[in-house]
Amino acid sequence: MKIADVIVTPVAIRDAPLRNAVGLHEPYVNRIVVELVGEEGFSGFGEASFSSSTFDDLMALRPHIIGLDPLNLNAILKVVDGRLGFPNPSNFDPVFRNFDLTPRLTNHFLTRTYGPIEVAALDLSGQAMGAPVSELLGGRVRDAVPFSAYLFYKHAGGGGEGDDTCQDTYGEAMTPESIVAQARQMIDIYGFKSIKLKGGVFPPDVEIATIRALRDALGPHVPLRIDPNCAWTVDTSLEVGTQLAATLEYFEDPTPGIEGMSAVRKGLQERGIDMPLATNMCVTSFDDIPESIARNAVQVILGDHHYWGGLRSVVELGRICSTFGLGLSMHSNSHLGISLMAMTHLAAAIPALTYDADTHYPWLHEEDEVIMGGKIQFVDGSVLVPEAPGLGIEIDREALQRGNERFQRCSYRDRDDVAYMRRTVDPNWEKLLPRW
Ligand code: GKR
Ligand code: MG
Repeated sequence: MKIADVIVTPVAIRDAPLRNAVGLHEPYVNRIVVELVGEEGFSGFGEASFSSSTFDDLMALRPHIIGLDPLNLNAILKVVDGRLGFPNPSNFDPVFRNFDLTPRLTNHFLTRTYGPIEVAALDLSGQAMGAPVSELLGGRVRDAVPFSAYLFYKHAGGGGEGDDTCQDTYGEAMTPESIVAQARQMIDIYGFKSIKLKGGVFPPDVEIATIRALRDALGPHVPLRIDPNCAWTVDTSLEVGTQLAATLEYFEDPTPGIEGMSAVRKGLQERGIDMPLATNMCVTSFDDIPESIARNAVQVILGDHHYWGGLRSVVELGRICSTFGLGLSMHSNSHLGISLMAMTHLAAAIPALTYDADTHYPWLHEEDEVIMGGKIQFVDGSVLVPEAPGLGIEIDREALQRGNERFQRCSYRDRDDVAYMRRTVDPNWEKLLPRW
């Protein structure tokens, strides 16, 4: 089996004005769809976070991937590794730049570029062999993958601009009460059984009140998490952690860095609190694990195949987490159904996945999905693991083309939440991590 062609398509999807620690989501978020065309007429698909440099890297890699065997993932990885050139820190993925993260250099460029290619190669191989991707990853250990609701403080508006503006499904949510309403709405539609709140937006007392309002409204059987993306100092994290100790299933990235997280863990333990700390910000690659273990900084890692080097790497991460007694959860950014299905197959194949996975999927507008049949259905908060070959999805070529036309039309490229916050909410906005 050989890869006959590689097609790289940037698409824009409309995104609601969601707030986070550094600012505001722009009206469009871009993704890159990677298609590997097989000689037998099958096509495999993968999806990456958009950045101009990831797009350029994928385009430059194209001729070197053509002709390779999609089953020989090590050969593909070697080509990607050898061809990336000298990585330039100013080209860090915008998601990392957004939050001032400095991931380990070579690894970052390699993993974010290889990830979508690997997903597409597994999708292609699976189709050719008649096997679902979860089987190629070692076999499913669960038939349905539970996801967590992902709540955001948000301004009114549904995303897009001008004629392309779309309906505001969830409405404004800038108070604890309206976040509870958002949670109820998301639970009604998707059946989620656990909740994550994106914090770092309001002073900590408001966010503590929001978590308490969620607990009062939903009851003690609904696990809750808060993730302020490093908006708090160690002292503030200790204060919030102490106040929410009995309420959170885990406490995600309250403060920057392995050292900071380690200080929060130690301080909470000294107060008799054993709440796990979780991260997708201070441990973002295998190279970060030894120091994190040595300092006892985090107890849960949020894996992400887009940034950890593909699906197989996150399966390996699961084994490492079990070895060190760490929990494993899954991180998400705004994404399409291709990534949701990749996450579903991956989660199905990791015995050690100990928490419901994050997903931004509820924020995706039905018309922007590029999968035949529209958005993927959830059953009781879970996505059923497909038994069909590959990822088990068919791409809607017209929808993909519409996504690409939207990308050509819109002026947004690399994600910049700070700039959009300044432009539309507060011209004097400063990015401060930590802020409180
Ligand atoms: O979409 O604003 C956002 C999130 O804050 C995202 O960028 C983060 O990467 O969801 C992510 C997280 O868990 O940190
Ligand atoms: Mg996070």
